[in-house]
Amino acid sequence: MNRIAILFSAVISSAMAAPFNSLAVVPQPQKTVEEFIVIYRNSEDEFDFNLDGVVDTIDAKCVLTRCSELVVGKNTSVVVVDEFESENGERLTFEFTNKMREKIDEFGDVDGDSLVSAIDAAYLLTAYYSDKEIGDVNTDGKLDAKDASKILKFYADNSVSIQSNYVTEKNMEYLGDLNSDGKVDSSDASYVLVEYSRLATE
Ligand SMILES: [Ca+2]
Ligand SMILES: [Ca+2]
Ligand SMILES: [Ca+2]
Repeated sequence: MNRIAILFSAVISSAMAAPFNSLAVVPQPQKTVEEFIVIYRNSEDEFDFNLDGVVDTIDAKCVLTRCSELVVGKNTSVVVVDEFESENGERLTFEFTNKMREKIDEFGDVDGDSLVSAIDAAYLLTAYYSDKEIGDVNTDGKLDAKDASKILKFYADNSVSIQSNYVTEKNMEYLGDLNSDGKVDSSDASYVLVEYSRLATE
Protein backbone atom coordinates (compact mmCIF):
# COMPACT_ATOMS: atom_id res chain seq x y z
CA MET A 1 0.00 0.00 0.00
CA ASN A 2 1.16 3.51 -0.65
CA ARG A 3 1.40 6.18 2.05
CA ILE A 4 -2.08 7.55 1.44
CA ALA A 5 -3.64 4.10 1.52
CA ILE A 6 -1.91 3.14 4.77
CA LEU A 7 -2.76 6.39 6.53
CA PHE A 8 -6.26 6.34 5.21
CA SER A 9 -7.01 2.86 6.49
CA ALA A 10 -6.04 4.10 9.96
CA VAL A 11 -8.25 7.16 9.56
CA ILE A 12 -11.20 5.09 8.47
CA SER A 13 -10.99 2.58 11.26
CA SER A 14 -11.16 5.42 13.79
CA ALA A 15 -13.88 7.27 11.87
CA MET A 16 -15.99 4.13 11.51
CA ALA A 17 -15.90 3.30 15.18
CA ALA A 18 -18.43 5.75 16.55
CA PRO A 19 -21.46 6.51 14.34
CA PHE A 20 -22.17 3.12 12.81
CA ASN A 21 -21.91 0.83 15.79
CA SER A 22 -25.64 0.76 16.20
CA LEU A 23 -26.47 0.11 12.54
CA ALA A 24 -27.10 -3.43 11.39
CA VAL A 25 -26.00 -2.69 7.83
CA VAL A 26 -22.97 -0.50 7.29
CA PRO A 27 -23.40 1.59 4.14
CA GLN A 28 -20.68 1.07 1.59
CA PRO A 29 -18.62 3.89 0.05
CA GLN A 30 -19.05 4.16 -3.70
CA LYS A 31 -15.71 5.87 -4.21
CA THR A 32 -12.22 5.09 -2.99
CA VAL A 33 -10.25 7.92 -1.45
CA GLU A 34 -7.87 7.83 -4.45
CA GLU A 35 -10.83 8.32 -6.81
CA PHE A 36 -12.05 11.16 -4.65
CA ILE A 37 -8.66 12.89 -4.64
CA VAL A 38 -8.85 13.15 -8.45
CA ILE A 39 -12.31 14.74 -8.21
CA TYR A 40 -11.15 17.04 -5.41
CA ARG A 41 -8.19 18.32 -7.39
CA ASN A 42 -10.37 19.02 -10.42
CA SER A 43 -13.17 20.75 -8.59
CA GLU A 44 -13.23 24.53 -8.35
CA ASP A 45 -15.33 25.17 -5.30
CA GLU A 46 -17.69 22.22 -4.92
CA PHE A 47 -16.18 21.45 -1.52
CA ASP A 48 -16.03 25.03 -0.23
CA PHE A 49 -18.65 24.36 2.41
CA ASN A 50 -18.20 27.53 4.48
CA LEU A 51 -18.45 29.58 1.26
CA ASP A 52 -15.26 31.59 1.87
CA GLY A 53 -13.82 30.98 -1.60
CA VAL A 54 -11.14 28.55 -0.37
CA VAL A 55 -11.24 24.78 -0.14
CA ASP A 56 -9.28 23.74 2.93
CA THR A 57 -9.50 21.91 6.25
CA ILE A 58 -12.12 24.33 7.57
CA ASP A 59 -14.53 22.87 5.02
CA ALA A 60 -13.88 19.42 6.44
CA LYS A 61 -14.54 20.90 9.88
CA CYS A 62 -17.93 22.12 8.57
CA VAL A 63 -18.75 18.58 7.42
CA LEU A 64 -17.84 17.25 10.88
CA THR A 65 -20.04 19.90 12.48
CA ARG A 66 -22.93 19.00 10.18
CA CYS A 67 -22.35 15.33 10.89
CA SER A 68 -22.70 15.89 14.64
CA GLU A 69 -25.82 17.95 14.03
CA LEU A 70 -27.34 15.06 12.10
CA VAL A 71 -26.35 12.54 14.77
CA VAL A 72 -27.69 14.66 17.64
CA GLY A 73 -30.71 15.87 15.66
CA LYS A 74 -30.17 19.48 16.66
CA ASN A 75 -28.50 22.39 14.85
CA THR A 76 -25.56 24.24 16.34
CA SER A 77 -25.15 27.95 15.70
CA VAL A 78 -21.40 28.18 15.14
CA VAL A 79 -18.44 26.30 13.71
CA VAL A 80 -15.35 26.48 15.90
CA VAL A 81 -11.88 26.13 14.37
CA ASP A 82 -9.35 26.04 17.15
CA GLU A 83 -6.07 27.94 17.06
CA PHE A 84 -4.02 24.82 16.60
CA GLU A 85 -5.78 23.65 13.47
CA SER A 86 -6.03 27.03 11.74
CA GLU A 87 -3.16 27.99 9.47
CA ASN A 88 -2.42 31.34 11.11
CA GLY A 89 -2.78 30.05 14.65
CA GLU A 90 -5.95 31.99 15.38
CA ARG A 91 -9.10 30.65 16.86
CA LEU A 92 -11.95 31.13 14.42
CA THR A 93 -15.61 30.97 15.15
CA PHE A 94 -18.15 31.63 12.47
CA GLU A 95 -21.87 31.34 12.06
CA PHE A 96 -23.00 28.03 10.60
CA THR A 97 -25.59 29.19 8.10
CA ASN A 98 -28.35 27.27 6.37
CA LYS A 99 -26.63 27.98 3.02
CA MET A 100 -23.59 26.09 4.32
CA ARG A 101 -25.78 23.24 5.55
CA GLU A 102 -27.54 23.03 2.19
CA LYS A 103 -24.24 22.84 0.36
CA ILE A 104 -22.98 20.11 2.69
CA ASP A 105 -26.22 18.17 2.33
CA GLU A 106 -25.86 18.41 -1.47
CA PHE A 107 -22.11 17.82 -1.92
CA GLY A 108 -20.85 16.62 1.46
CA ASP A 109 -21.37 12.91 0.91
CA VAL A 110 -18.07 12.66 -0.92
CA ASP A 111 -17.59 8.90 -0.57
CA GLY A 112 -21.07 8.23 -1.95
CA ASP A 113 -22.42 6.06 0.89
CA SER A 114 -25.59 8.21 1.15
CA LEU A 115 -24.59 9.64 4.54
CA VAL A 116 -22.78 12.78 5.57
CA SER A 117 -20.39 11.31 8.11
CA ALA A 118 -16.94 11.57 9.62
CA ILE A 119 -15.72 9.41 6.75
CA ASP A 120 -16.53 12.20 4.33
CA ALA A 121 -14.54 14.62 6.50
CA ALA A 122 -11.68 12.08 6.49
CA TYR A 123 -11.81 11.91 2.67
CA LEU A 124 -11.68 15.72 2.47
CA LEU A 125 -8.74 15.92 4.88
CA THR A 126 -6.88 13.14 3.08
CA ALA A 127 -7.35 14.93 -0.24
CA TYR A 128 -6.28 18.26 1.25
CA TYR A 129 -3.12 16.91 2.88
CA SER A 130 -2.18 14.55 0.04
CA ASP A 131 -0.25 17.17 -1.95
CA LYS A 132 1.24 19.01 1.03
CA GLU A 133 4.89 18.68 1.96
CA ILE A 134 5.66 16.40 4.91
CA GLY A 135 6.65 18.56 7.86
CA ASP A 136 4.85 21.68 6.63
CA VAL A 137 2.17 21.19 9.26
CA ASN A 138 0.82 24.74 9.06
CA THR A 139 0.61 24.28 5.25
CA ASP A 140 2.05 27.71 4.46
CA GLY A 141 4.42 26.23 1.86
CA LYS A 142 7.51 26.70 4.02
CA LEU A 143 9.29 24.35 6.37
CA ASP A 144 10.44 26.34 9.35
CA ALA A 145 10.46 26.84 13.11
CA LYS A 146 6.71 27.47 13.16
CA ASP A 147 6.14 23.90 11.99
CA ALA A 148 8.59 22.56 14.56
CA SER A 149 6.80 24.36 17.37
CA LYS A 150 3.42 23.13 16.17
CA ILE A 151 4.73 19.55 16.22
CA LEU A 152 6.18 20.09 19.70
CA LYS A 153 2.92 21.51 20.98
CA PHE A 154 1.02 18.52 19.64
CA TYR A 155 3.52 16.19 21.26
CA ALA A 156 3.37 18.09 24.57
CA ASP A 157 -0.45 18.07 24.58
CA ASN A 158 -0.50 14.36 23.87
CA SER A 159 1.99 13.59 26.62
CA VAL A 160 -0.34 15.18 29.17
CA SER A 161 -3.38 13.51 27.59
CA ILE A 162 -4.89 16.64 26.08
CA GLN A 163 -7.10 15.31 23.31
CA SER A 164 -6.39 17.12 20.04
CA ASN A 165 -9.25 17.68 17.69
CA TYR A 166 -9.85 15.47 14.67
CA VAL A 167 -8.47 17.89 12.07
CA THR A 168 -5.24 18.37 14.03
CA GLU A 169 -4.82 14.65 14.51
CA LYS A 170 -5.16 14.04 10.77
CA ASN A 171 -2.77 16.92 10.07
CA MET A 172 -0.15 15.28 12.30
CA GLU A 173 -0.81 11.81 10.91
CA TYR A 174 -0.23 13.02 7.37
CA LEU A 175 2.41 15.70 7.80
CA GLY A 176 3.95 15.42 11.28
CA ASP A 177 5.69 12.04 11.28
CA LEU A 178 8.86 13.03 9.44
CA ASN A 179 11.00 10.07 10.45
CA SER A 180 8.14 7.62 9.72
CA ASP A 181 8.34 5.81 13.03
CA GLY A 182 4.58 5.99 13.58
CA LYS A 183 4.83 8.60 16.34
CA VAL A 184 4.77 12.39 16.30
CA ASP A 185 7.28 13.60 18.85
CA SER A 186 10.27 15.82 19.51
CA SER A 187 12.47 13.92 17.05
CA ASP A 188 10.10 14.99 14.26
CA ALA A 189 10.42 18.59 15.42
CA SER A 190 14.22 18.18 15.31
CA TYR A 191 13.95 16.86 11.75
CA VAL A 192 12.06 20.02 10.76
CA LEU A 193 14.69 22.25 12.36
CA VAL A 194 17.58 20.39 10.74
CA GLU A 195 15.90 20.59 7.35
CA TYR A 196 15.09 24.26 7.94
CA SER A 197 18.70 25.17 8.71
CA ARG A 198 19.89 23.08 5.76
CA LEU A 199 17.56 25.02 3.44
CA ALA A 200 18.51 28.33 5.06
CA THR A 201 22.23 27.83 4.45
CA GLU A 202 21.88 26.57 0.89
CA1 LIG B 1 -13.93 27.08 2.53
CA1 LIG C 1 -20.65 9.67 3.06
CA1 LIG D 1 5.16 25.64 7.37
